Amino acid sequence: MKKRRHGACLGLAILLAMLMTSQAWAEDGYDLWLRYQPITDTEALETYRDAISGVLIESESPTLDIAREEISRGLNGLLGGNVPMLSGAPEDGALIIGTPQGSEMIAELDLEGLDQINDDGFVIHSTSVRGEPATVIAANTDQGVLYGVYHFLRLIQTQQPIDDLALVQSPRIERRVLNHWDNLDRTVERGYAGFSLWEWHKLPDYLNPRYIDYARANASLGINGTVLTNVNADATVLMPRYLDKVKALADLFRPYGIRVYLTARFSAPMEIGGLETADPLDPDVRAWWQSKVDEIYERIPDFGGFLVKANSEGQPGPGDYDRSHAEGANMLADAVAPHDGIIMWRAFVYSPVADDRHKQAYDEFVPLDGDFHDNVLVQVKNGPIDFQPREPFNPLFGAMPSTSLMMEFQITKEYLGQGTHLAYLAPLFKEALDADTYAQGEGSTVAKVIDGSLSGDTLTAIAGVANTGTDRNWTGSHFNQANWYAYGRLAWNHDLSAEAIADEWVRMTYTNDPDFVEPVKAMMMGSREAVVDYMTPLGLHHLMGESHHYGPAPWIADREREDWTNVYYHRATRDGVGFDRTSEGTNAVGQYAPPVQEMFEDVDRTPEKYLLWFHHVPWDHEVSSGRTLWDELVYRYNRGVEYVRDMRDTWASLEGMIDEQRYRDTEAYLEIQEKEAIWWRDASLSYFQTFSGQEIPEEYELPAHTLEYYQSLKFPFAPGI
Ligand code: BDP
Repeated sequence: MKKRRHGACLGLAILLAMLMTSQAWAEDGYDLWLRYQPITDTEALETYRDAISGVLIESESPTLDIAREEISRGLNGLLGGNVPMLSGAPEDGALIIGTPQGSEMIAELDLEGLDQINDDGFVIHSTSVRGEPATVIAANTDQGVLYGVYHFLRLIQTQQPIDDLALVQSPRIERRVLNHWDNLDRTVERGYAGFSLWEWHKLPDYLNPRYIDYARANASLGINGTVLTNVNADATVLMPRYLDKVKALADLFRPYGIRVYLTARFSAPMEIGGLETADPLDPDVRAWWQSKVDEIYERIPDFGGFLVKANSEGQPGPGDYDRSHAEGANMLADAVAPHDGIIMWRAFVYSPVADDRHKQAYDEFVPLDGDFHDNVLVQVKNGPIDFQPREPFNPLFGAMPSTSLMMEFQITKEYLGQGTHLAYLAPLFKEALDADTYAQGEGSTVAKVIDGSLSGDTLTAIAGVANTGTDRNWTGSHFNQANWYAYGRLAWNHDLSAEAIADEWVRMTYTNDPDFVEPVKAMMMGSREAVVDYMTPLGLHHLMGESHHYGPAPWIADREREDWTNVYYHRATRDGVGFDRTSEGTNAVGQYAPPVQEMFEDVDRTPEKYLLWFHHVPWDHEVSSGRTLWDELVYRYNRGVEYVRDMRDTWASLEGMIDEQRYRDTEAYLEIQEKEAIWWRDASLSYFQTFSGQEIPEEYELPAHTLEYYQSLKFPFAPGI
């Protein structure tokens, strides 16, 4: 096979320049996983340079122009320049990109797999075009082409072979959405990365270039929707002046395949419409929403629809008029239906009257199964309480076969160390997606519920509560970027393993050097479990500080609502600890399909990670390690702290392998994490000790302070509220 050869001198000069600068790059994390830094492994570099002689994209469109720009930027960065854009006949080693409709060359090929992929899918084949060896990235839409381009770049970024490709990919879930809990004043609820990216005051006239980088990052993962505003919604965003601003963002994001959605405040007809009611069955209310929706679509023809938090934590909703969630959702669904819009109606509801908050969403929503209109998705958090470090899967999954259910994950780590702690969330996401609901027999995983394969749903979606903000590195900490990345990759393909995703991310974000990749991956893989250990081991949950949710506070009691206390969740007494959710207790286990129910009902069969979620267990109960429950708690709290210490050691051993700034930032954050892990351990054990009445075994460190000290700590300015 004929291969193009670069002038030896030029190649040498480039290599030399790269070697000289490789340690000197100043990096601050802004470029995320799209750094496209020159490949430093000379052999790999030569192989790629030989394989790609230039890029041929035959047609133009806003999306293809982005594909062209990105592939050129990516390849020129990675391969150290000199990757020409070709036109006319293909040459040996050309990378040919497009759709059969836009490219005669691609149409001629009759490529395998094109008939199997959906609108967002793509194929990448090593083949020959008009007699010349070539690589082809093709799709049925320009959007699919763009996704293929990002995938191809990822292969090179992670140093995969590209000489024998036969890839056929389609996303499993149709709507892959970020939920921004961003307020119009630019504060971000549960945001730990600065202010909101949306500069409402300057929109629509000033378009911060950062919007484009946001869109690139999402498109590179296949994220195709963004809800711009907080679920605790402000009706102001629905006013014409704001809709013009929303339109400006929608216009920017469109060619990246990203649709814009908004949150709808249920009482908007009263607040900005001058009506006396927001009753979903009132004709004036319905007419108001219809004309509001028409007004939006006039500006934004591909507007995605609304996300709604109703009758939850004080938000208005149909319940204020004795109407059901279905009646509320359907009213909005009818308004957006003529424009092909959708409604994402949240199932995150709980009120002080329920005997067990775990049960409430199920109790309210399951009776409505079948009542929601076709363009409604019920958006369900992964667990039944609230994004805790660990929860069993939400029993709604599998329990509403006639309703489209979508997943809501939280990427921002409100309950997992917020801005600073290193906690890689892919294992948490996978645990939820892979959980078996047994709804239709064994193998009825949560993933199959939300990707529609279990009940044939055609409208499918997944949401992640975003962790982005104005911080230079976007997500507050460099390692928080991995959670945005992992969410996007799993939204595209939930079969990917957490480890494979970590591998990609580390290589793209830092380096392909295995001496760095392997230890960092290992560190990431156990990091979420470590948080569980030092915050809420063995199924404990909801022990965090009040309102800001920062730090430990298992002692919170006596609030106006029992379910806003922490003692409600752990139920520690002299006899034992844990929430009895078996048939003898609140019978939350009854909400799961029989095989799951039977497992959770039985203290000996309940996986230990959920032990105290479902059972109230005596302090001297023997667990599988042979330790008593108390000793096991002490052991696990300490194991969590030790893991963080190990992460610090690992990180210290990697000094000099990556750029200085990102190295130092993480070094400092790990130090914070160790301090806070110790704090969680010591405060929690000091508190639970008042019930167990037992000592901390000798081999462990003792708390440095008294329980009163931990209880006296206040954090009035903790971020994220
Ligand atoms: C809780 C957050 C709160 C959100 C709520 C929700 O603390 O800020 O508004 O979830 O999801 O976890 O609506």
